Amino acid sequence: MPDLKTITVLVPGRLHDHAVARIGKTFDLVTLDTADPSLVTPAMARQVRGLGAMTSISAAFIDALPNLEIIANFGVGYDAVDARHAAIRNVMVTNTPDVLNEEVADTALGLLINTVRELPKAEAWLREGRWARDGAYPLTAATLRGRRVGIFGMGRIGKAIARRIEAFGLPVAYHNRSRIADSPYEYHDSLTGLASAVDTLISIAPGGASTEKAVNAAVLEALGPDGVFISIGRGSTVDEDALVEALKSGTIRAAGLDVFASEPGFDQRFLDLPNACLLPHVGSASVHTRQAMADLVVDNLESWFAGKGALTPVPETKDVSRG
Ligand code: A2R
Repeated sequence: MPDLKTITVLVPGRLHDHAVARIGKTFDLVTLDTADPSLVTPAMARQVRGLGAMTSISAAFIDALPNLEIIANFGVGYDAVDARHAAIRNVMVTNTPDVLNEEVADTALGLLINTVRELPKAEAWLREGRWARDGAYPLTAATLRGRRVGIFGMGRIGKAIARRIEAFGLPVAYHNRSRIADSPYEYHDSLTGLASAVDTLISIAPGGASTEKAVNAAVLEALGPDGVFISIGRGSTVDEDALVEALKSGTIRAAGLDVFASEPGFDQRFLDLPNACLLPHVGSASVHTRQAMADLVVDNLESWFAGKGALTPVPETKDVSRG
């Protein structure tokens, strides 16, 4: 086993405390305020061989670190890391798949129920003393009963969501670029086709150019006036102007959003929409699951520098090898 203390791992920006502590214990840890190439000192450029990151990693930042071998990204979504450029530079990129599947799926179902059955508003009714003053909370116009659910992005998390939807007694259909051979769920080769076939659409597709604003005006129109849209993957998959308009005009009934196009900011117009149920990107945000993600970041670094390869390489860099 090589002496990992001789290997310098850089953490640019914020990272989960447990990951930082483990990196500091095992490796030579250096930190930077942000992943800005102009902040890289000559010593860092010489020494840094690994990154543990929860922030955007640009091609320029990768190029500023000529001895970089691996970028261990915190999160299953790695659209903020230029993985294609990393592959060209023979730099491994890892993410944190699977350990968050069930947590995100739980959150997706919670958000769906909150959106359809208005539970946050009903709780506010109780807290504001309106139950005694004004009577029972109004019956919800929407119900889960009789809904047909479409999943945009039937991958690891999508399948965990689908299992839960099935347990609720609702049919599931999906759209991916390619059909899953052994899937029990109905496949649609276009997102608009899926939206036309269902009244409840859950986006758990990854970010990036191929899904940019994929949930657009035509998709929302196809979802229809009883339509419910749930966004739990990446905000970039949604045309937010079209969504605001669809919620305002009644093109769809309601939306539940955990992710936004420009986090931690978000389009303030959503706040004025009573049919939008809003969360601050908490899909995987439990102590338990974030710790598991932090562990997988560091496990990847340790495995790589022990010469055993990356545990969870992203597809773009699966062929990258040391040296
Ligand atoms: O398209 P396929 O056959 O590669 O299926 C993937 C699908 N997908 C897409 N579907 C339609 N159009 C696209 N342009 C497109 N790009 C990808 O999304 C696959 O079934 C699914 C992603 O699944 P996984 O790679 O297993 O990701 P996981 O772990 O379920 O996480 C999904 C996303 C992350 O990327 C984060 O952004 C977020 O959840 O937390």
